[in-house]
Amino acid sequence: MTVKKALITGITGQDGSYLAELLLEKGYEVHGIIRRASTFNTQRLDHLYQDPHSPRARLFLHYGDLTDGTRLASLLETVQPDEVYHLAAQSHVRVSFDEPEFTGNTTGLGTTRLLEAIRSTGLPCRYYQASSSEMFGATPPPQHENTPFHPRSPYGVAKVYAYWTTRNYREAYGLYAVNGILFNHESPRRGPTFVTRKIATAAARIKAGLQDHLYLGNLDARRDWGYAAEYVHAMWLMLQHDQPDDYVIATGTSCSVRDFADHCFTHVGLDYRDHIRFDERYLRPSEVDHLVGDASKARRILGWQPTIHAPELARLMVDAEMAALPRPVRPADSAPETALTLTAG
Ligand code: NAP
Ligand code: G4F
Repeated sequence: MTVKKALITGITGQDGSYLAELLLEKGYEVHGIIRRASTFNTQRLDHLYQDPHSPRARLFLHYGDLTDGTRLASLLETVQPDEVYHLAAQSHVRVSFDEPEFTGNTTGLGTTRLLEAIRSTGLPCRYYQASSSEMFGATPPPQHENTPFHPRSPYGVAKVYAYWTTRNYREAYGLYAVNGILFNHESPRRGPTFVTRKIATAAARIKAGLQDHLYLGNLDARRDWGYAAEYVHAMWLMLQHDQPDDYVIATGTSCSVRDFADHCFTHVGLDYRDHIRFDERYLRPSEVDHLVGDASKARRILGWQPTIHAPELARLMVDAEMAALPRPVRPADSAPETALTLTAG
């Protein structure tokens, strides 16, 4: 039986790690592109580690960067993937206001580089584009596949560019290319500067007496928060369908940042109002006030449906933070095992 090959950009990120897990479970050979860094950046993948020398190894990492189109083309030639999941991006909205040019170059033009590499190598692979609800921006909810875009950040603008580039390669060259328009999705693997993870971490640390306060910006913004492990399944489903198309993936419910904080702090028996302080540095020059997705198309055509909503998500994230808290060292404790760390190259 031929083993399917997938290439994932952004494999070291939250979604990349869940997707790699899912595809390995499904029997795929998984190749991931990672950036060279002066420190290890593969922590989210350590539990999937396989010695690349083993004949059973099915996870392979390769150095590459969205700013290097030549490398993307040579990797495609080498790996010959059946499916390409393009998840890599400068994905932080607040940071995109500080680094608009870099965000445009990676999140926007990086998509063109990858699609052009696929087109020029002539590979018959299927392509997934990580599009975002941030593209809807100021357009009121509920947002669905035909809702007009009105991005409110350099990140949102770059994602709109990438969305239309993906559609253009589908229409102009007949590529099997899809946009997954995913609403916010979180997990214990979420980057520590996104608001849900920031709140969950602080609730656990405050409960443990390790800190007193948490500084946040706008508490009134409302988001449709789902669970990342369920959302990567939707990515895979999109690439298994007969026809390439674009899909919204969301829970259909929203809550405010304040509500999310309430869920997290209440879970550990605390009142968020006693611990949250305001810091204007976390405000954005233009904000997205309210996102709620209508994922009925994905439910109808792909059979995808989420089961985890914000309250359960908050609890599972806080539980993970509590479990990860440093334990006081006692003389009887045995030495910790050395963590396996993936190496690439
Ligand atoms: P994430 O945790 O921030 O991961 C981003 C990934 O992109 C990381 O692996 C990062 O590598 C990589 N990357 C960044 N710049 C790169 C470059 N120049 N070259 C190569 N790789 C680069 O993001 P995520 O939450 O998993 O999201 C995955 C994708 O979905 C992103 O495109 C994001 O914009 C989009 N999205 C996310 C959400 C959400 O709520 N999570 C919703 C809609 C869309 P390092 O580890 O080295 O930094
Ligand atoms: O957690 P956030 O930074 O996520 P945001 O801006 O919604 O973007 C995330 O979701 C997008 C999908 O819509 C993705 F495309 C994108 O890649 C990313 O994954 O902020 C959520 C809300 C915002 O309204 C923000 O203003 O929380 C508010 N907020 C309040 N205080 C804060 C903070 N956000 C952060 N990061 N840090 C704060 O201290």
